[in-house]
Amino acid sequence: MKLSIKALAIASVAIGLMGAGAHADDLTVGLLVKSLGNGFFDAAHKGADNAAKELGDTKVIYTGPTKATAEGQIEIINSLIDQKVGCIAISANDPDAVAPALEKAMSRGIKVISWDSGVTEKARMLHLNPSDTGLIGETIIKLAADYLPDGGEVAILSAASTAANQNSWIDAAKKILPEKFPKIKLVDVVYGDDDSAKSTDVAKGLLKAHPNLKAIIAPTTVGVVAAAQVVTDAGLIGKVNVTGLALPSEFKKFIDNGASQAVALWNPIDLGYSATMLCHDLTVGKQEAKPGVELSIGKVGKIKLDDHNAAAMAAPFEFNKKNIEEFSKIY
Ligand code: RAM
Repeated sequence: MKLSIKALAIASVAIGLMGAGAHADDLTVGLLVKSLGNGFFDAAHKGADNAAKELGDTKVIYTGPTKATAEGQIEIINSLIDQKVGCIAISANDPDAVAPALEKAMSRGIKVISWDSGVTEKARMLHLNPSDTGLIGETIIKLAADYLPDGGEVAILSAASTAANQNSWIDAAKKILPEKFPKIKLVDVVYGDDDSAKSTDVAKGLLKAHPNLKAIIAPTTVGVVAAAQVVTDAGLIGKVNVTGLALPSEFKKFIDNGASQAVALWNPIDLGYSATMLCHDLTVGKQEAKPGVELSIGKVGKIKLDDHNAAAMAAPFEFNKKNIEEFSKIY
């Protein structure tokens, strides 16, 4: 078979691109989570493995520190750089502290995206939000307000004080409160660091400091379980409603026992799947992250990047007595 000069030139350009991009036969995605042992991230891991299976050429390294700290994540980023992964997909404990390590990764040709909890814009190529930030902020307040027709005091139990995702939701919630929920009074915001023991302590502290508290809003799957257990153990079911963002599989018992009326979340399996798909496509050069572009994410669909190369997935979904049983079997 004789190849024309033109065909040979095209073939060599293609080989060249492949070399400069990634080893499409052994592409590794480092899925770096806030901390290990968190059911939310275990579900995202499942989604990442599903994506890898579908792609065929991709390997997932699921990793994270034992405690949700930036220091732990920085160490892991450096180790992923040494391992020469193709892409790092991070849910960060601190948007700024991890940035230099991520920038170093990018300078070595590693693609970097953030998902769930973002990092400063220059330290990643795109950010994948689970849902619209304003909508999440409004949802977490509405979940409490729906069961407080006369209004009253509520407090927020968050994750790490440096977590960009929770902080943006809390900011959005504070913004919407006076206008849409004038009878709801936010009296405190405390941080449990996505650690069960610490979240339990701060939940107890809230009950002590605010005897008229009507609801604890925990926009973290770890904090919400701890708060509901504290309210249950304190015999305050019916007096203090616990709500926020919860994994149905972990939280069903607190809807069943009445410590909570309703919670919300999005599909964490889809989130991990989407982060992995995007990482893969950036690494092999199949898709590019640029403001305004629409990116496809396999069977999950499409997202559109905004001016900051960020995009949001689906609206939060509410779980209550009627549907939590069904969803508790999925995530
Ligand atoms: C915890 C983590 C995670 C957040 C969920 C809702 O598992 O803080 O980042 O998205 O809660």
